[in-house]
Amino acid sequence: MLIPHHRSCILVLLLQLLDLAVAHPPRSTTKACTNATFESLTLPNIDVLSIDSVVAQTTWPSPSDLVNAFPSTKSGTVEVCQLTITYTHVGQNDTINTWVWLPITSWNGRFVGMGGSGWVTGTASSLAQPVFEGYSAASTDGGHSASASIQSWALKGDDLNWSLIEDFSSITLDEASSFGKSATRLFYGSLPKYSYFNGCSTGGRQGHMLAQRFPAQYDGILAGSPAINWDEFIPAQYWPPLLMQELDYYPSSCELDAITNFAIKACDELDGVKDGIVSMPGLCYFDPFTLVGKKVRCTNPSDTITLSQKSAKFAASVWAGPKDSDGSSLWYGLTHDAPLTGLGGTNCSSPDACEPTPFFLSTDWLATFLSKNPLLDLSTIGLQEFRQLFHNSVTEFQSVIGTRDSNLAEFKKLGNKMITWHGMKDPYAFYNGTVDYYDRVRAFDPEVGDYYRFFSAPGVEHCSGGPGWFPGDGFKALVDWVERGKAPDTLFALATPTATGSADLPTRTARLCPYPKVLTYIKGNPDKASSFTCK
Ligand SMILES: *[C@@H]1O[C@H](CO)[C@@H](O)[C@H](O)[C@H]1NC(C)=O
Ligand SMILES: *[C@@H]1O[C@H](CO)[C@@H](O)[C@H](O)[C@H]1NC(C)=O
Ligand SMILES: *[C@@H]1O[C@H](CO)[C@@H](O)[C@H](O)[C@H]1NC(C)=O
Ligand SMILES: *[C@@H]1O[C@H](CO)[C@@H](O)[C@H](O)[C@H]1NC(C)=O
Ligand SMILES: *[C@@H]1O[C@H](CO)[C@@H](O)[C@H](O)[C@H]1NC(C)=O
Ligand SMILES: [Ca+2]
Repeated sequence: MLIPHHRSCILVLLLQLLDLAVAHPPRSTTKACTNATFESLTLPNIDVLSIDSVVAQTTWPSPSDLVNAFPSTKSGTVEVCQLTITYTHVGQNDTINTWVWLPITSWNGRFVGMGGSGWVTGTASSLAQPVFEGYSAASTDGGHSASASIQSWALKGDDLNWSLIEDFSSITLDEASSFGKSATRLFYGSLPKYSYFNGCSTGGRQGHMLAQRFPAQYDGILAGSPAINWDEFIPAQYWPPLLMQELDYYPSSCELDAITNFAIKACDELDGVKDGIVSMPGLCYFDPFTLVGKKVRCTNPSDTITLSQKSAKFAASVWAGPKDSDGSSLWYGLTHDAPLTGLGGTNCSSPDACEPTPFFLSTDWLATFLSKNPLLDLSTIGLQEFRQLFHNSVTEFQSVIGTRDSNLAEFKKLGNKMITWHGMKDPYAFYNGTVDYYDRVRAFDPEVGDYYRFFSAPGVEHCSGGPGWFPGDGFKALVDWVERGKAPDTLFALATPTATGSADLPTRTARLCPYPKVLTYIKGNPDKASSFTCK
């Protein structure tokens, strides 16, 4: 999902000092960056429409390009061979643009595929950081432009354009990987010694899709805050605005933030440290009905609000997650410390005149994908229709984009490795969805830790942000695992110190624990990693 990057996280990335030179890079004889060098590029069942290569001076990317958090150690300008491969799947009339960037000097012998966010399959600009670090790199538009409206590609009249949906969900990820590696070989004279995938959110889903369906493509996959279980969690994102409508309750963000802050206050110390972070969400049973009658002072719009039965009902239901008509759970709720304003956002002209501003992925999904009507007025959808759409989502889309296959046997057999992490304060992609998936993989294969590890990041929001520990070293840990056989027992992470404000440098350290272990405070300075252990 497209969430603005947190300043401190960029600092975190800058602080990471990497030592990623392959000891003996493949002997390379770099070819000319011309169309002719790449003219043999093709894949089964596709028609290459054009191949365009240009030499470009690439400057260090702007922070807005850092969604995928590729660790950066360098800045300045590098000379890059930039390739755009435009192709179509025979008989489908789709048009896919795939970008491969090849550093002209100092290739480190490695290749990386870069993931996207939200509806964006990938971007060319995300390749700037990897080429700075010496990687050859690829990404793809997946058959639709990043700025295209959903209905312009997902629908064809009243029907879904399944070719383009499959392109986005899975197919083009495999192809971009193959093209990237082949172009690398044509340019440097040898295939990459190691191939990696790096993505967060939709990129995290893509990493899991590759491990599940194209397990041979990557030696290592870093898949942060993964948007897996898509067919379930995306409709579940509409639960908060639906509740507002059912309760006729449209709170301001100030009111919602107040509820979240009360919950954090109540549960903060259950993990042994008062630091504004709820590290053990399983211990938090905060009852929002204890808040009824409490007054909250708000500005913009300015008012004193009294928390009501409806406030409590709303919070309790968002934390519990959507329910089916028999009361059974459809999906997880948000953790208590996740901002309620992400999925439960409103726009207020005065304190009692607020409109819901539902999250774009959920409204696109319900209207365009499930109802095939982008103009559908979602305020006409009630509980019963919502439940029906939820079920339709699972039946129609689970096999296409669910990305929830727990059988990673082939990935394991090939010796490949995957690291995922998820912020426990995530306001968009329910943290417990990743717990759910990892539990299912563990049930399928108790040896999962040999090739796939999941690290919980307390207090971190979606891919970045929040007061918690951000694992900026994830990619380095993955490389160490793949190339040196050094499995990550913990994941080094940084947060802002407890005693100071969020504007400070993130110098608070922790070693995040592989699930099901939990980061547990022992004693001493809570800003120091040594004061915690994994239990
Ligand atoms: C390379 O191919 C592209 C796409 O066909 C074309 O636009 C471009 O002019 C070609 N470059 C050269 C130097 O011929
Ligand atoms: C194929 O795609 C092109 C370009 O997007 C479009 O102009 C044309 O109408 C399409 N043809 C069919 C049969 O859909
Ligand atoms: C899907 O979209 C492509 C690109 O716009 C179009 O050419 C093609 O005809 C569509 N396919 C179907 C089956 O609607
Ligand atoms: C969410 O996952 C955590 C494990 O990290 C667990 O303690 C908690 O009970 C789960 N919550 C739900 C609602 O499943
Ligand atoms: C909030 O509502 C106002 C007035 O209706 C509108 O002009 C504005 O665009 C809305 N802002 C958002 C973020 O929806
Ligand atoms: Ca705490």
